[in-house]
Formats: sequence, C-alpha cells, structure tokens
Amino acid sequence: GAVRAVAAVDLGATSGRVMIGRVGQGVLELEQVARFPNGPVEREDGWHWDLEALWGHVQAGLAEALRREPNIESVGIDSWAVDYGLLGADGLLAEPFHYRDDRTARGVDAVHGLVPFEELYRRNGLQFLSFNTVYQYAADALVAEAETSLLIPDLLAERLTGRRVAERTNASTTGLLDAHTGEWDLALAEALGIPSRVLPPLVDPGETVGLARGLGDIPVIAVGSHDTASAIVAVPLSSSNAAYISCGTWGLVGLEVAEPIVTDAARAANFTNEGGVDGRVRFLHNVTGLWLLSETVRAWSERDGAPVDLPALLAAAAAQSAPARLFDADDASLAAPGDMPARIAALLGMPEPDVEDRAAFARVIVESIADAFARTLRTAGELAGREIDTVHLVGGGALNALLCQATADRSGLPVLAGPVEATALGNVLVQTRALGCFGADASLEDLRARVASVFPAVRFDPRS
Ligand code: LRH
Repeated sequence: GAVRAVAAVDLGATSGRVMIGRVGQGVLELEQVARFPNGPVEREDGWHWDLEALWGHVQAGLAEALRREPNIESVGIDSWAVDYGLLGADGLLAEPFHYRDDRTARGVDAVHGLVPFEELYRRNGLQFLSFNTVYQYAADALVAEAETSLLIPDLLAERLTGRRVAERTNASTTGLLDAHTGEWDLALAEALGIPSRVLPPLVDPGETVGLARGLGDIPVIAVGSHDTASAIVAVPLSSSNAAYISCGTWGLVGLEVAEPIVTDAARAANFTNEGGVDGRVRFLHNVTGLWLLSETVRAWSERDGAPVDLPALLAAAAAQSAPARLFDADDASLAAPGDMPARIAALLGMPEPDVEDRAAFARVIVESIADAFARTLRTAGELAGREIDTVHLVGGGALNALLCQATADRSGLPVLAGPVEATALGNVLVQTRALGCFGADASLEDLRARVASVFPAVRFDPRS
C-alpha cells in the first residue's frame, strides 16, 4: 500500500522537535522538520517554561511539515510530564512553572499533612517526586480560580483544536489518577481541596482529540502524550525479562508490567507505576540522567564565555581510566538548575576541576549515572520478580557509547542501544495505528516488531 504520513511534536526538557513520520510496507521513518532549544527560564517568582516560545516553534514546525508533506493525515503531541497550565475563560491564567522550581516543597508538606504518603502510594502508585502535579497544585493559589488545568501536551492540543481533555498516560503522572482504575481519584482530589472541575475528561492514546483549525482541519490524535509512555511504545522489548532505560534528561529505568505493583518494598524503593499505552503499566524509577551532563556543560560554557563541546568532552572522557570514586546521581542537591560542577564536587569531597581535568570529571559523571542505572535495574528485577536478561537503552543517551558500555559493565547485562528517537517513533506509531496502518487490532508487540526490524540496535556486552 501507499506510504502514509503524520506529524509528531515531541518536546523534551532541553529541546523540542517536530517530525514527519512515514509508515508503509517495510517503511518506518522519521524526518526532522524543526528542532529548537528548551529549558528553564527564570522569572521574578521562580523557574518557568517559555510556553509562548514553544507554541511559536510548534506552529512554525507544523506549518513547515505540511508544506514539505501535504499528505500529513494527523498530528500527535508529547512532552515531559507533570507540568500544567491553568485556564480561565480567556486562556492561560499564568505562565506554566517548571517542575524544577522549588515552590513544590511547600506543596509536599501540605499534601502529606492531609493524606500520608503511604495512602497516596496505595491509590496513585507514584514514586515520590517533589514535583508531581499534586504537590504543585498545593503550592499554587491560582488553582482555586481556574476553570481547568491542562498538562503541557494537552494545552498545545487545546490551542490547535479548542478541546480541553486529559490524555491518560500523562494524567497518571499528576498523582490524582487512580493507578488501579485509570480514572480520576475524585475522593483524593476532594481530600486535598483540589476542585474536580479542573480535571478534564480523560482520553486514551489513539482517540481523536479534535480537528486542528489552523492546519486544514487535520485531526489531533492523542498519543502516549507523556514522552516516556511514547518512548516505551518504541522499545523493541523481546520478552518480559527485558528491561528498558529511556535516557534523556532523566533515565527512566524499569519494566513493563500488566498491573501496578504497590507493595511496601516498591514504595520503599520509590518505584512508580505510570500509565502506559494500551493500559500497560510503566514500573520504573527516575534516575537523574543527562541533566547532570547538560547542566555541567552549561555552567562551564558560562564560565568560559564560550560553548563547551559535549561530544568532544565525552570522547576525551572515554580515554580516561575508570574513576575510583562515584557520587549518587539521585542526590537531591542535583535537582535544581544551577552550578552543577560545584555541587558534584561537593558530593565527591573534592575541589572543582581545572579546565584540563574536565574530561576526568565528565567520566565520573557518566560512571555515576551508569552505576545508578545498574542498581535500579537490580531493584526493578527484585521488585517485579523477574530475571532481567537484556537492557534496551533508548533516547538521546543511546548516542553516548561511554554511558551504554558503562551501564553494561556495571549491570553485567547486555545493553541494546536505540532507537535514539524512540519517543517520536512511539508518537508516530500510535497515530498511524489509529489510522489503520497496522491492521485493526495491532498490539504493542506488533509495533515493536516493526521497530526491531527497521532500527537495528547497537549491542554493548558487559566486560568483566
Ligand atoms: C522525561 C519525563 C519523566 C518525568 C519528568 C518530569 O522527560 O517526562 O518521565 O518524570 O520528565
């Protein structure tokens, strides 16, 4: 049959992109149409996202995609989780906050004062992250004035279609979705003083949200709008003993399971049960990922007054010997934007590196991330009662051979790297499945088999 085309908008915490996805007999490809930087912007009241800039890039990117490929049949949008915009009758009430803004600390105390974490976990299945939407709401006085609250991809879909909905995989990261039923936990919202009117009707990946008015009325199709949910669609998992690491700003390390695991042990290990496409559960833990490298390079570039080249730095890091000392990549002091080299040096108990020692320092960062990945893989296997035999590492981190090899070495497991653009691929696959490209009842396994056949993985075997 003919090759069909869709547009995928994929917004990450450090960059966004608009892609054309093409699917046909033996064809599964992405064409990047636009790529633009993203990041926290500091305002008087804290760290925000420049939503209007993102919206401008999304509109321009989609217009260019349609110019290049007039046959595009639909649009799907995904982004990082948890962040939201509050809407009144006339649109946004305020610029969305960045989840790394520390106002959420107040929200944590307020929420746990009303509902203890043990009970929250039983209900929503979410690991404790101080920025889960529920904590942000508790620190946000404007919630009381809002008509509705939309997570970032839903907010952009609303601008395209006028429809206000909550896509379910991303809604699962708010803390207000019942992990067992997949519906809003209205009793929990009420206990926390969150008005139920701000929680919009839920839609599932594959459903049409509405028609994009400025784009010739092509449909906006809900995808796994949580970027990690889309990424996991495109992980070519070969068996239930295969684990994944979706590695960008964060390293999301875990397994796909059929039912939430909300045991005391899972809670103590801070494992999450996020909603996946087709009702699958993403049982995983957030490990701080490439954020540590991107913030370090940002700090050095500011200090030098000239950009530090990350690929060159990583090449030099690979030539260093393996470090004796590591730091805990999950340490809370590394969460906020700021002087990352100074904070890491403080954790290591050593002075900040001179320019000539930067490669060795980058090596410590990469090995520390890999060490956290390896520990988390072991814990995931134990908690789920699975003998993990393979690790799929997808996302931008798959380009980092040093990280892939270190993860193999430290976990003792083969690492299969790629696809790099798993998130955009997952976005495209869910749209094109909804359009009927894979037959009426194609499963995730069918989609993953297609990924495996078109994107061969790069294999890293553990060295002793
Ligand atoms: C990765 C991600 C992750 C969330 C975090 C906020 O981009 O969506 O899954 O925990 O950002």
